[in-house]
Amino acid sequence: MLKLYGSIPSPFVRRVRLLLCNVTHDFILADIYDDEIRQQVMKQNPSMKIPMLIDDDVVLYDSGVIFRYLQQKFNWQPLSWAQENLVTTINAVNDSLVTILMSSRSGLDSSDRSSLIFKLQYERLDIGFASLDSAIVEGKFEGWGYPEICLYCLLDWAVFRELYDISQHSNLMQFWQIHRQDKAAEMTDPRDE
Ligand SMILES: N[C@@H](CCC(=O)N[C@@H](CS)C(=O)NCC(=O)O)C(=O)O
Repeated sequence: MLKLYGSIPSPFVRRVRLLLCNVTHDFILADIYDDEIRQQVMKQNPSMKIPMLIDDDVVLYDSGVIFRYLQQKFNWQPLSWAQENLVTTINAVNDSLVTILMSSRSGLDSSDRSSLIFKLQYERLDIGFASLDSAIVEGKFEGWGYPEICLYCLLDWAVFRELYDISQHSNLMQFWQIHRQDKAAEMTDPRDE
């Protein structure tokens, strides 16, 4: 049986939960910021990040690697190079929002755009979100495959954590409003934790 380790709020873990919504698996709650969990579970995972997937003797970490493993195991459609770039953009934007959140939680003034670290993150958010918004208009996010799942998890997490005002991008806003009504999205909603 597949075993997925992760927390409910993590947008990266949620991607894998959505991928596995029709696949029998165990979901094991693992708060990566809990000292005991860090010592036990992460003995197998030197990246010290969730999600982590275990399939018998195979241990995998990083949502993108987990997707590729599941794609091969279940013979799902592989991503095109254009889709790989969309997912890379989503990952970069998501990582920037994590940096901003962690900085705020560490007592830093993450709204200070004059400091290099935050200037870089806000620049990436502006460019990245605008490019994802255009990609929707160009029909690059249709259906419900891995790129759409990653985009939805990013947008819903940004809204949930109040990290970015997605309403400035009408196509992203519409995409989020449509998919938040999906059954699988509702069942993995971090607000119900
Ligand atoms: N590239 C990784 C990113 C995963 C990630 O950043 N996970 C966060 C939780 S949302 C984490 O485990 N953070 C722990 C840390 O940074 O120490 C992936 O796609 O799985």
